[in-house]
Amino acid sequence: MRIDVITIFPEYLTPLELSLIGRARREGLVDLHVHDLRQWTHDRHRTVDDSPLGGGAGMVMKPEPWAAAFSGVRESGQAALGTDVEPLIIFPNPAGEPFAQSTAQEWSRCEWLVFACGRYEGIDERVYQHLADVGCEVALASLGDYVLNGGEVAVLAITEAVVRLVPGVVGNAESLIEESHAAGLLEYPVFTRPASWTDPAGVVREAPPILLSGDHGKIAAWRQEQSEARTRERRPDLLAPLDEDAAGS
Ligand code: 6GU
Repeated sequence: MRIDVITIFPEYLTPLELSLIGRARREGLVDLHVHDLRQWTHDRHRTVDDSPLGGGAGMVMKPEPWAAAFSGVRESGQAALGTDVEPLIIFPNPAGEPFAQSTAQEWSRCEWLVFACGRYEGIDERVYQHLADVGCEVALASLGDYVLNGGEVAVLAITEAVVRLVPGVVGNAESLIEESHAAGLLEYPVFTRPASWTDPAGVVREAPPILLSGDHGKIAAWRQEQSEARTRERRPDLLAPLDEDAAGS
């Protein structure tokens, strides 16, 4: 998989050199490139924004650097992947569609993703119109109902969720299979040794005895119950669609 990120804060993406994604890059499973949008400006101040037409607070990102950036990134990506390959261009945006595990699954099967980090006042709308006109595949994705200053943190989150699903990136593929079986439910509680632990307040805390029973069928059933109970308690919204299915509506 190839990933390009276009941003005015390339340093914001340095965590992508660490941990699981860093290793995936070094092993050649992911070819990730971060680009400074300002390289596609031509004025002395390397200007990427201007005040909104019609007035109002904040600044809006100018269309010219973005159009030049997409064209430049497309050219270098196609030099590496082949001229028949087109990227999916993703705009992290609080006004986008909610990014979910299902989105991560879908995008993990893409050959090429391009992330375009705007500041939250936004990018001139004509950039989207232009991309649609030239037949680009475009997605707006939101992490949730709150506002970040820019798309960079969202790219960190989305990239991690997507890249860990690329075959070979997560060493223990079993954990991914377990995750997909539990899809739509919250994780069950987990325990490790010691089975009996005296906490700093002197309270002896036992792990659930069933986990020491060696009965894998019972353990799986217990975990399933725990997942369902947690989901009912913390995220009943996740169960609502299932309830409707069960009711046949
Ligand atoms: Cl994807 N971008 C920004 N700027 N803010 C957000 C977001 C994305 N998701 C939630 N808030």
